[in-house]
Amino acid sequence: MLDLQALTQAVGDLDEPTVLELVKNFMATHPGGEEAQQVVTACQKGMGIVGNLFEKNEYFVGDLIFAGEILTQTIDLLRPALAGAASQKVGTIIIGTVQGDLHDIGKNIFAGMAEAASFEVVDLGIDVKPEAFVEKIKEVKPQIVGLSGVLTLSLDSMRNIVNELTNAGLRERVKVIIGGNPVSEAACQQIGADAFTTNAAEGVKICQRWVK
Ligand code: B12
Repeated sequence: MLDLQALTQAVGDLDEPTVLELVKNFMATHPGGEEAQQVVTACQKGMGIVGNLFEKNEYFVGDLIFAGEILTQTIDLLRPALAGAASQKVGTIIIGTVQGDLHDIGKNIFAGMAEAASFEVVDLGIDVKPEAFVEKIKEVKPQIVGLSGVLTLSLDSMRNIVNELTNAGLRERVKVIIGGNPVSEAACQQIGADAFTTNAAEGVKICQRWVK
């Protein structure tokens, strides 16, 4: 197993060569999905360091972009380990990053893991308006709707989306899970979602329980 603390620090330091070398060496050991998920969590902590340094004005928007690129490459390397054996679809999830929010790294990780767990995933992308969710739910009839957002303001968008689902008479037909850094038990209740998580692997487990 690779040194997870060293990986977290390397992500926080934006040390791209070290991050990629650590992850390539890790993948050469043919790791299992659980181990790969621990590596994702270590990277997520590293992104937390990046965010803190951004708040302290030690990093700038260009550094956030670079951090995003490093993490995207890392997830691409990890994908074979995160993916499970292909099997029959167990359910459908519509997912999107909510209106006003352009962050998609966490959404993409969750979408990838859900696909690996044999869910059909319909990804609406970023900055997704409530109407777009409503239209796609009518068309695809998923069991689950996943809302992703990293900005604090995204919690308002999530609430708007759940309200629109209620207005369209769709709320009782789907389970709603919210994910991303600012979600919490309190936010989940205010938004009217069924579950929340800041961990993609846990999110997949919740969805699996719902379709059993
Ligand atoms: C990378 C980054 C960017 C990149 C995003 C690139 C991309 N393609 O996503 C770019 C440069 C575009 C960016 C832009 C901005 N950013 Co930014 N960004 C970040 C940073 C450093 C990392 C985010 C990230 O990818 N984290 C890692 C992922 C893996 O974590 P995650 O998203 O939480 O996802 C995990 C779980 O939550 C879960 N999950 C996520 N979604 C879902 C959904 C479901 C359904 C489920 C089940 C689970 C799940 O699974 C994932 C894996 O476990 C954060 C700092 C931080 N601590 O998060 C700031 C941060 C989010 N950004 C911030 C800001 C301020 C901005 C800008 C306003 C900066 C600016 N001045 O322009 C813009 C906003 C643009 C917009 N309208 O969205 C602030 C937000 C402050 C706030 N409280 O609202 C943060 C917190 C930095 C900070 N500390 O100030 N950013």
